[in-house]
Amino acid sequence: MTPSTDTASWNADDFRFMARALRLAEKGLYTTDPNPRVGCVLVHGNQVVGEGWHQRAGGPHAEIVALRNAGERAKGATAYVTLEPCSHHGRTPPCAGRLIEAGVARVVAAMQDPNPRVAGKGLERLRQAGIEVSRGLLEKEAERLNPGFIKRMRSGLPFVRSKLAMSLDGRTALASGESKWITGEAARCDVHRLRARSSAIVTGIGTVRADDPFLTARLAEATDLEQPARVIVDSRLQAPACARVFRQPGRVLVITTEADAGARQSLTDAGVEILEVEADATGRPAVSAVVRALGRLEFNEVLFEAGATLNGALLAAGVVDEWHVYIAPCILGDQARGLFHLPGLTEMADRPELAISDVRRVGKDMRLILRPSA
Ligand code: AOF
Ligand code: ZN
Repeated sequence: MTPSTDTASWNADDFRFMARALRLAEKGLYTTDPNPRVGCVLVHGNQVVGEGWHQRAGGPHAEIVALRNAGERAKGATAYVTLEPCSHHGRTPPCAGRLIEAGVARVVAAMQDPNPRVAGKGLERLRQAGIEVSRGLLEKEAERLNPGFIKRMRSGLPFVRSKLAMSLDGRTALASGESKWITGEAARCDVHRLRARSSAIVTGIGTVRADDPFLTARLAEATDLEQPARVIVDSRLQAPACARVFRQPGRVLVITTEADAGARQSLTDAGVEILEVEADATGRPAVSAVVRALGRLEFNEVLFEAGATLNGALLAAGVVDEWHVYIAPCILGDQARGLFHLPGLTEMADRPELAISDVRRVGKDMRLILRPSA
């Protein structure tokens, strides 16, 4: 079923055109949810005759946009696609059939579609129609476009990031709870990009009460973005209905262990969706259950922006794929608050360890990206 990877057959032009398809796919970074970001380039006689990218779920797939763009010139062309063309009827008809009808001679796919409804069947169908097919060109780069879609298709779970901002001495807030503006403008802008590409931004009731955040994505460079859903983890439904998170456009959810209908009413009246999940030993929503619930909602990438309690639980449960830590070169002192509440940690041997995957300077601050250590 799975066609082989044949690296030997790719030349410099193949790499160049696939790189272009990847750049096109990236244009859908903030808009394709819950679908993947996909780009397609059609080339005939070394000339680009059509190109396209997937913009919105329900809209045409990248291949269809490129075929429309190419018209008759698609006949005999090579299609470079960042994801295997689909073979199923979803919100739109199968692209593999459309590529065959258009008379495309060769298809190069960067990666197989992890969607079980496709999973190799698209390439197989093309191959059976006599089209020359290869897969695996710039595969790692293609995978990087869609970490959430890929993880959700394979496991039902979203790709989870948690963003933290701390002082040089590892503190997030003064003992009073005051925490605003530790990091500078460039770091905040970076976070808005992270928010914008996420399906949901998740925080805890403590942060809602302390900071009354908006949790919206505000990006000058992307005016057409879908606002990510805002999700509040609130065990006992203490969030006031007048909180700012509830009053922004877009979807808002509260995840709770509280079943009391009366307690729910003022939130549902304010248009908030309520999800009940199982409790952990402390009586709070179990973070693994929270993450599973976010996957069921078809969220691909979720971003936690939470305080020490929720981050401690996330760390202990091992459910975070990427920690984004911003370090501001200021000092808050040893009376200030730390990043993680980890009451059970008493032995050095039990300390959680992470692996650094990226370090860079963002404006006046530094950013670390960390992953679970293998
Ligand atoms: C996309 N864009 O460019 C490609 C996709 O519900 P549908 O019809 O939009 O189908 C979505 C599925 O189609 C998606 O999960 C993925 O498996 C496949 N390919 N999807 O949204 C595209 N090529
Ligand atoms: Zn398709």
